[in-house]
This record gives sequence, structure tokens and C-alpha cells, in this order.
Amino acid sequence: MRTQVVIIGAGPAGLLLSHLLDRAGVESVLVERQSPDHVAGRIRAGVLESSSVDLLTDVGLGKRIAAEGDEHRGIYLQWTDSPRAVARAVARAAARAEARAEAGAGAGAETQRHHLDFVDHVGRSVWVYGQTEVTKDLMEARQAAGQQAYYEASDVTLLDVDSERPSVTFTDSHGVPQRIEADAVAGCDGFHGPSRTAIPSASRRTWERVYPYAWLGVLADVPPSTDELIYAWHPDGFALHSMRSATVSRLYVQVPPEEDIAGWSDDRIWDALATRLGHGRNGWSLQQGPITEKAVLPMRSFVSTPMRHGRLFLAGDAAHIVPPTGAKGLNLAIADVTLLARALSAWLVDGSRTLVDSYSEDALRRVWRCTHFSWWMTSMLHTVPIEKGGDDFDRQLQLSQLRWVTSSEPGAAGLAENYAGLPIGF
Ligand code: RFL
Ligand code: PHB
Repeated sequence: MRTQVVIIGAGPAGLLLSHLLDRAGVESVLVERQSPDHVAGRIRAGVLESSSVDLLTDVGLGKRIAAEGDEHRGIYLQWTDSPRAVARAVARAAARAEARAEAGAGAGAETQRHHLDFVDHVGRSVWVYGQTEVTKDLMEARQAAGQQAYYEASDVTLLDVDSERPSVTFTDSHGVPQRIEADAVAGCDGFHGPSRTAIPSASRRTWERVYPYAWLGVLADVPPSTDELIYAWHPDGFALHSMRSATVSRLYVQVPPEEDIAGWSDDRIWDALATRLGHGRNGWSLQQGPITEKAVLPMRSFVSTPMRHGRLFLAGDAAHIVPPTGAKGLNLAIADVTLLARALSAWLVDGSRTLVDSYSEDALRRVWRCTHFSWWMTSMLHTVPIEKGGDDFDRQLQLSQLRWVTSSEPGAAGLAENYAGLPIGF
């Protein structure tokens, strides 16, 4: 079989790329390892930048975002602190005592919650709209347009990507071997897919940071206890209160990366969330409800360059991973494929190679900006256990940084500009 672009991976990057290419008159075939149900059911990101929403709306995918998404002007940043609380947390870690043996930050601690209004600072908002919903919208649109797609494809292999005639081979869901020749291959197959490593290691450079903590994330059938997301610094570790709808909350607590989820009963999760998010402090309470899903999520920063090798183009998590604290991963995938679709259509429709030649450099400018922002938010909000090199100096620096971004106009504007999102072509 022959097509113009073979897209490996039908996550948000691959699906959106096929949609954008179709609108530009470029034919593509999607090749995905999982089943459609599996792809549609993965619970991941929850926040869309305004430029992502604008892009999705411009290409006919904004109807449900407008009807069911929730526009947020900003976020809450909070911290719970007292000199005694920090000293106790350090002592507790030093003694390797059970985190639950003491009740959070203690009675002397004070919780400060500040609202950071992105619209006031930079004139842009964000939207809470789950990645599952973005994926569903994209899958429906692709299906309605008659997109050619192979789901449950195995042994996906990229061939001759540095030649004029690249191809992709795989075994389809019926066990039949397939080969697709194309003008270009788009590697949208996430962090674990085969595309990145189809670039010879001598031509590739990677950067990586693995963090000494992870997130335990839960979905709960309970109305959110807040109107906008709460990012909370706490001596016991970070917590985040997010949401999916008026009746479903999404919550996270920082845990060690090697944490066994079996040790986290629902009661223990709610206790940790209540302590870290400040239940009972300043008149705020955390509503609890049935937990319907829980998982431990490792955190890393990772960038692989270049994002183009010959006729292979990487986009989304295939080329870069950010820790979720800045809510950037999905948005970066959307920005990459927007640039890539423009570049491929300029080449394949109009015969101009300028944008494909600059694709890697163009995409990486934004990738590194988001990589820095995600690292910075992560480093500001997570406490490193003392046995992993954290100390009270780190904590004082984090608190100082939090005070600065919540009290200084330039400090707040910097966070707001990055969180609400830079223009796609930044
Ligand atoms: P995906 O979504 O991983 O999709 C890749 C697809 O490729 C398929 N694949 C293969 N197909 C064929 N052959 C193979 N050999 C293949 N190997 C893999 C996979 O099955 C899959 O369908 O990558 P994509 O499209 O680049 O999208 C990236 C986003 O999914 C990711 O960056 C975000 O989910 C990150 N993220 C967040 N991003 C945000 O912008 N805002 C957030 O609030 C946010 N929160 C999060 C997140 C990621 C999380 N986890 C689980 C990592 C919260 C969490 C908990
Ligand atoms: C989410 O709702 O899943 C979410 C929100 C904000 C983040 C990360 C995840 O920074």
C-alpha cells in the first residue's frame, strides 16, 4: 500500500495530525498498537491552554469543549508552613518514621492560598477538558472522515527513513503482514514507541532528568471542592486538586517513585489529601467520595533531538516528556503537530521544503521552554525527602519562590504566561 504520510500512534498527537493533514488535502494512514477502546479509555491530562482550544476550535473540534469544558481564569497556589512544621518534617524523614505517624504540618502551621489570575496577568485562560474527551472528539472526527487506520497493529517497524522511499511494516489485527510506503513517516507513538530509536543513536542526542518522587493520582466521584485547580506545597509532599466535571474530581499526592499502590487504601489517600490540601483550615473543606481509579505515575523530563531525521518526523511524547506539574504534555503534542501539519502540507501540496527543513528547530524552541517551565513548577512544589538529598535550605527557597510568584506582578506574570501557554509558533 502507498500513502503520503504514515502516522505511527493514534494518541492525541497522531489523531490530530491526521485530522490537520486531511484538512490540508494530504492523505495519511494511522497505525496504532492498541485497540480503539484502550486508546479512548486512558486517563491522562486535564488542562488545555487557550491556544490549544483555539486550534481545536478552528479545525472544527471545539463544539464539545465549549459545551462541556470549563474555562478557568487561573489557579490557586498554596503552602502550609511553620518553622516547626518544616523542622518536624525533616526530623521525621531523618528518622524514616512513617509519614502518617504525625498529623501533617501540626497545629502551629498556617495555610496560605493565593489565586493567580492568568487573565488579569496575560489576558489568556485555560480550559479543563480531559484528554479522554479530546481523544474521543478526534476519534469520532477521524472515523466520520473515513480515515484509514490500523488498530491493534503489532511488530511495527520503520524502514529506510533516511531514503526517498520510507516504509512501515507491521502485522495487522487479523495476523496479516502489512507494508505501507509513504513520502513521510510521523512518529507519534509516545515515549515507548519505536520511532525515536529508528533515528540512529549517532545522530541523536537526549537529555533526561528523573525526579526523586512520583504522583499517586485518583479519580473520585465527588464534586470538586474548589472552583479552580489547587497546587499545594506541604512539608509532607505536594498535592493537586484538579477535576473533570461538576461531579468528578481528579486529585494527586506526591509519593516516592517506588511506592507500592497496595499500601494506599482509599482512607489513607483521603487523609493525605486532606492534610496537604488544608482541610479544615481557613474555613475550607475537602469533600470525599468513592475513588474509581488510582495509579502511581513516575515523573521525568526528557528531550530527544533532532525531531526530524530524513523523512521521519517525531511529535509529542515520542520526542519529549515533561513532568505533569505544568500541565504541558498534551499541549506540547498539539503544538508539535500543528507545526508538523503545516510543514508537511507545504511540502507535499505546494512543494516547499522550507518548513520541513526548519520543523525540528521550530518545535524545539517551544519544547525547551515547556521543559524548563515544567521542571521549574515541579521543583518549586515537591519536597525532596532528606534521605534523597533534600534539606531545609531547599524548602526555604521553595517557600520564598512561592511568596514571590504570588506577590510580585512580574513573578506572577511569568508563571501565568507559561501556564496559560505561549503562542504555538513561539
Ligand atoms: P500518547 O498519548 O502516549 O500516544 C502515543 C500512541 O502511540 C501508541 N504506540 C504505538 N503505536 C504503534 N506501534 C507501537 N509500537 C506503539 N507504541 C506506542 C500508543 O498506544 C499511543 O496510543 O502520546 P501523544 O499522542 O504524544 O500525547 C501526549 C500526551 O498523551 C501526554 O503528553 C499527556 O498525557 C501528558 N499529561 C498532561 N499533559 C497536559 O498537557 N496537561 C495535563 O494536565 C497533563 N496531565 C499527563 C497528565 C500525563 C499523565 N501521565 C499518565 C503520563 C497527567 C498524567 C497523569
Ligand atoms: C489533571 O487534571 O489531570 C491535571 C491537571 C493539572 C496538572 C496535571 C494534571 O498539572
